[in-house]
This record gives sequence, structure tokens and C-alpha cells, in this order.
Amino acid sequence: MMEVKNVPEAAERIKKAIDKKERIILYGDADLDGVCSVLILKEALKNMGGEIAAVYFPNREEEGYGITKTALEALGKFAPALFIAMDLGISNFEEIDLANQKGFEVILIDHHQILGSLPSAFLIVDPKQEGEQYPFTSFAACGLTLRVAEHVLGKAMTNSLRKSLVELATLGTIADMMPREQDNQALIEEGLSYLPQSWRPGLQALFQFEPFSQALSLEEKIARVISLLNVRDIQYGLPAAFRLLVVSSLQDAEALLERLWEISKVRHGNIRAFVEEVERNIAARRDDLIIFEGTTELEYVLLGGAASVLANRYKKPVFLYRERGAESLGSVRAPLGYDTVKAMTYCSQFLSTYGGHAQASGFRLKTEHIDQFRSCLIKFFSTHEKS
Ligand SMILES: [Mn+2]
Repeated sequence: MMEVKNVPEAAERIKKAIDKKERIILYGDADLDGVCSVLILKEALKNMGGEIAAVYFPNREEEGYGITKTALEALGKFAPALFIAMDLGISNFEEIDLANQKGFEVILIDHHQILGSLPSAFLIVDPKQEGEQYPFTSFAACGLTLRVAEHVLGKAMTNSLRKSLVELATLGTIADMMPREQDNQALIEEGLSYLPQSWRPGLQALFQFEPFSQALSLEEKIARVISLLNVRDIQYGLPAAFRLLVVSSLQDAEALLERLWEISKVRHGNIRAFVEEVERNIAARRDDLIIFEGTTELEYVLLGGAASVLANRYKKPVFLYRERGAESLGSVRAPLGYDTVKAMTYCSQFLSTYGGHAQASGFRLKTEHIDQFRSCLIKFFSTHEKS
């Protein structure tokens, strides 16, 4: 059967690590796609007796996006180990070199765009890479991780385990807004039939959650479930979605849910206020090709939400950044037809790191380069037609 490039190879390497009792590190992005990816492999490995030395989600606010040097410092004590990075990593050239030096063997399971060349990981699953033969390439990271897990488990995949993994992959695929076509569509259809009956106390609590109890369609309900799972709230280094999806009692799940509900109300208010501030700033500049605004107040993780609202409303690429002293972190959203990754590749001389998808991406740069970066983007979008 045809398979996504390097999926069987990654599974073989993981099986070898299980057999040889090698330490395994699961490293994922803190958004729902990353969390679901990590959970899929965690549950598959647990089933096979794999030795998980650490589960790690980088804190975007503190250490930035992707594989970070801070994380490699903290995880160094587990080397040598098999380091499996999910929903990130394809743009971490330097960091993966550093991971190799530290004695990690890195497997990337990512779905973000390739930035010209590939980092020096041992194996890369990313259907955006050259030489991919598989006909469908718009997977979320958790959809790819599910395929790896299926190969790792083989005959050990039971019906109930499969349901459990498929529901996770479904949540992450919907949350990442990947196109509902072909493999994704089949996955989502299957997952939607399992989700309301999930064994997970966290999902049971979400489906019974009082504010969601009005007569909503399953799809609407899942959209609300996902928006609450996406509330950023990190404790003990673990994002809320991870904690909620692994919590073992309904009571604990309900308590965590109440907390997330309160946080989400405050954050929505903050996003709305920032959107209004940006709108006042740009009111006199209706003809600008892009929206490019900064803040020193709004948390970085809320910028994506604000940028989405603005991109939908003004139908142009939106670059929002949070200034934090000498460094700034940015979040980007754009309507269909624009390629923000291509734009940033064009302007990469001003950036420390960047990456993502055409319509949703991010960047980090020295604050002193902000003005040059903005001018460069305007130049790019004035000379490059919408594709
Ligand atoms: Mn993703």
C-alpha cells in the first residue's frame, strides 16, 4: 500500500527504540494539533512498552516557537535518546544541528512548508518535501502521526485504541483547519462518530459542559470544544489541552474546564480590545497593502486570534508582533491567495526564524529590524501578484 514518505521508516526506527529500551522524547507544538500528535504517540508507545523519558511543549511566550535551545538545554540530560518532534521542526536548522551534537536522533513529523532545504534530522515526515509520492499532502501533523502510530502498533492496534487515536487526530485536524478532502475527510467522518462517546473524562466534560448544552449541531459543538481546548494555559510545562485530554476523573475535568472558561472570556475581551486599537491606527491608511502593527501588551499567543479577525475583515495579509525588549515575536494571517511564507522567505535577511503555512505563519526578529522588515514586506506584496 502506498504510504506518506518516511512513515514506515519512522515507525521502524521507533519500534527499534522500543525493543532496545532506548529513551524516547516526545516534543510537540503547544497548539491542539501538536498536543494531539504527542498524545497519539504517547498512547501508542505506552501500549507497546516504549520508554518515554520526557514529554515537552515549548512555551511560545518564554522560549519561542519550534525546537528551542532552551528546551534542548533542559532535555540534554536524557541524551542519548530518540527525539520525536511533532507539528514543528522543519524550520529549526540550527537547533537540530545542536540536538544532533547533544546525542539525540531526531525524527520530524511536520506539515509546515519547507524553507528551501531540509534540516539535518535523521528522518523527516513532511508531505511538503520534494519527492513525496503520496497523492494527498494536506494532512495535519496529528494525521501524519496517526499513520506512524498505525505502523508502530501493527496487529497490536485494537478497536478501542484505534477509536481513541482517531478521535485525537480528528480534533487536531479540525483545529488546524486543514482542508476536509480525501484522507482528512475520511478521518474526520470516522472521528466525529466516536467523539461524543469518548472514554476520556476531559471530552465527556466538554460535551456535557453547560454553556455548550443548547441545541447545537455536533459540528458547532466540536468547534466550541476546540476553541476551549485552544485556550493557552500552561501548568507544569503542559498546555491545558494536554491536561484536559489525559485527566482521569470527570470531577477534575470539570474543574479544569471552569478555569479555562473563565480564562477564555478574559482573553476574548483582550483580543477584541487589541483589534479595535489596530483599527484606530490603520483608519487613515485604508490603501495600505498589508496590516503591520505591534504591541507591548497583548500576549504573543493571542496575536493569531487578532490577526485572523483582521485578515477576514480587511482581506489583506496581517502581520502582528509583540515587542519584548530586543526581540519581537510575530503572528501572521492572510486570506486565500497570499503566501506569507514566501513573503518572509523574500525578507528572511531581517528575521531570526520564521515558518508555517501560506495563510497562517509566524516569525521572530530583532526589534531593531522591524522597520526594514515592514518595508521589505510592502515591497514583496506590491511586486508579487496574488497567486
Ligand atoms: Mn499543525
